[in-house]
Amino acid sequence: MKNVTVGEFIAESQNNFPGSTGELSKILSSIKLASKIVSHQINKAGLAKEILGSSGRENVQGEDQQKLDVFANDSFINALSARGVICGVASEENDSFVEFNSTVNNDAKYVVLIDPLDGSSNIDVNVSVGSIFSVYKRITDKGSNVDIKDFLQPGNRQVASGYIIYGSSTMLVYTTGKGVNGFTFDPSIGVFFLSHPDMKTPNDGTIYSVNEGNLNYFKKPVADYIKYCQSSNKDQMKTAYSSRYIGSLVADFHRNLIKGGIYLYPSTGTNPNGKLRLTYECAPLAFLIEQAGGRAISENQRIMDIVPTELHQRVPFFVGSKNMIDHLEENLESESRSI
Ligand code: AHM
Ligand code: MG
Repeated sequence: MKNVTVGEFIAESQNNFPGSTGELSKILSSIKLASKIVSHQINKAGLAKEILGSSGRENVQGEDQQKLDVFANDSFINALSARGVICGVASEENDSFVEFNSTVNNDAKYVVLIDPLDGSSNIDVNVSVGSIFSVYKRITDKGSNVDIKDFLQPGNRQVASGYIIYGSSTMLVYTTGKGVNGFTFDPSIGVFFLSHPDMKTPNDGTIYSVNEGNLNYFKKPVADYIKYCQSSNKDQMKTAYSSRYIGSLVADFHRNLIKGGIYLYPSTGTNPNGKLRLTYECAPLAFLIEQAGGRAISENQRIMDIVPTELHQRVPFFVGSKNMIDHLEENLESESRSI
């Protein structure tokens, strides 16, 4: 098979969009560059002690910022601003969106939302982490100042989304709404090659991923579904599902995408809206899973249809294989009918 690089793939895909100006291609290429820089730094983490651990600062959500959170945030924002193809970026690590002020950036038609380093508390123990991104067309006019409403769009308006997983190898997985493709990084030559063309997730799976330490706080339909995952039934030829939870969203999502499974972050006692953020964690992964044939819902709605009201808004998040989400959704709906 011909070795296709991500650069070649992006250029070829652009031809499928007549009249394309190449701006989206440049955004993807900036993300590719930043991910190489971040990947390189993460791979050194055990050796270079000065990049491990806390930065001593907290983000707007009161979470401890790791030094690598700050490094990854700067790397993505710098790479994205340098090419003049977006007018602003919103990030998990910044209280508000960042506006790029140059004339060329003001004239750009896209905004990007990122979680620059998801699961960063796992870095100190050498466990996979990831970056997540989402691209929208701005609502405000080109040439004007970018506004919060450009960032608070429902996921169904995404132009592209994807993630980078820094695992046993580094991979970039993304969609522009025409299927999902995965690229694996060859560090010896610094290039991503197409390794997983047209990714599809199985309709059924036997993996459930959830922080079971919170089980006592889950609402009944979710707790019942987890009991179902754990149960076996000879007559229905069902054996118990396997529990797999890394605690790194991108890594849990990536495994389930390939093998089939369900990931759940429901509301809990301490987090009534769950923990995960709608705009730069849930919506981009929802776009990807739908493009791969799966589903993503909150307690009573498709994730892609939720209109965000705040940048760092949290939502209960359930994502994965179609039939598994259908089953959970039946539980949720029958509970709400009985109230
Ligand atoms: P982060 O964005 O601050 O890194 O937090 C998000 C992470 C996800 O990667 C992961 O799925 C989740 O938090 C784990 O939460 P918990 O430790 O409550 O299970
Ligand atoms: Mg995160």
